[in-house]
Amino acid sequence: MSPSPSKAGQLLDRILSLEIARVTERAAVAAAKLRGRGDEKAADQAAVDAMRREMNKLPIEGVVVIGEGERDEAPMLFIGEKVGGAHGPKVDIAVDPLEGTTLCAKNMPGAIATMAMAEGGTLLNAPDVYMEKIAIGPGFPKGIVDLDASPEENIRALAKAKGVAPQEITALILDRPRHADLIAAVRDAGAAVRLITDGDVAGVIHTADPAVTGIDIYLGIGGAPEGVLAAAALACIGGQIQGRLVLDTEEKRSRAAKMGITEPRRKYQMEDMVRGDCLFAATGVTTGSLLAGVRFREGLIETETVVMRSATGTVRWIKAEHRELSKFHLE
Ligand code: VTB
Repeated sequence: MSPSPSKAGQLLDRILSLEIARVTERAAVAAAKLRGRGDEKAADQAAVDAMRREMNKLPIEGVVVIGEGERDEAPMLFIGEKVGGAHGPKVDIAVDPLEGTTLCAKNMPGAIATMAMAEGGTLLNAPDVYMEKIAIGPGFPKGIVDLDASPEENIRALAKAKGVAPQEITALILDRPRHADLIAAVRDAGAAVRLITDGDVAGVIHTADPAVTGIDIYLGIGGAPEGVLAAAALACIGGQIQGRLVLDTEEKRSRAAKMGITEPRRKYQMEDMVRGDCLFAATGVTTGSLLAGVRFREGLIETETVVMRSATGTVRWIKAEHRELSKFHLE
């Protein structure tokens, strides 16, 4: 008996949840070969090439909606590029083959290779601009924090909902001069701040498990592509994220308009950024608090990957030992 279309879809979805790990593993290993070389571009390019090669083996009709750049720049994995071996479900793809290029180039903690896959037409097509973001983990009433509330209001509301004093709350923020006022306001509200130099996809994911990570809320301005990837992760594991594109020039507004964004100041909820079922995967490049980095051993490469699936909320941690090293094309 042949499976019904929905069952077939689910089956494929389950198969893809392993296949997606292969894609981020390949990208992570390629980038890891160039850890600590001070060459961000080379590490990023290696991750892009490896990710693209592997993605084109997937049984999907994919289109990159969050990618390495816009079509006229003609990079690989550009926005609008078709990927996959065709003859499969139509899916939207978001990639950040090396999230934290600087972390990788400096061999600092927290670089990852990451991507998300969702039903065709369901991921926000965001240009590569900044995005204001706020995110918290699961278990809170919807809307208790809001992009349009002040940092003080958000910290107080979150503390109240958690049943703790603001002093028990820790906010994660990218360490940038643009965040000086935000950091001061969060501290004035009584909360602690943890600063990161890069890597806010993992940063947002940290809010999902405050008991382990010590992070209750993510605040600040980072990349829009990273915002959509983080929204995909939270759509799987629960939590809330809001984002607003920073379209502060005519040029950016017109780029966004070409992608169908007609309301430049729109506040996106998680459900606006990821409107259907999705898969999210990340593999560690350098060891960080989310994932262990790639380890090169004699005749063996070890990777650690997390794969999340929104349909079921399942989170898989995949520690892999790779023995057939030719698949990494490292020579
Ligand atoms: C942001 C953040 C990323 O780069 O995009 C940041 O979302 C870029 O911000 O996680 P700056 O222009 O201030 O550097 C990352 O940190 C990854 O590189």
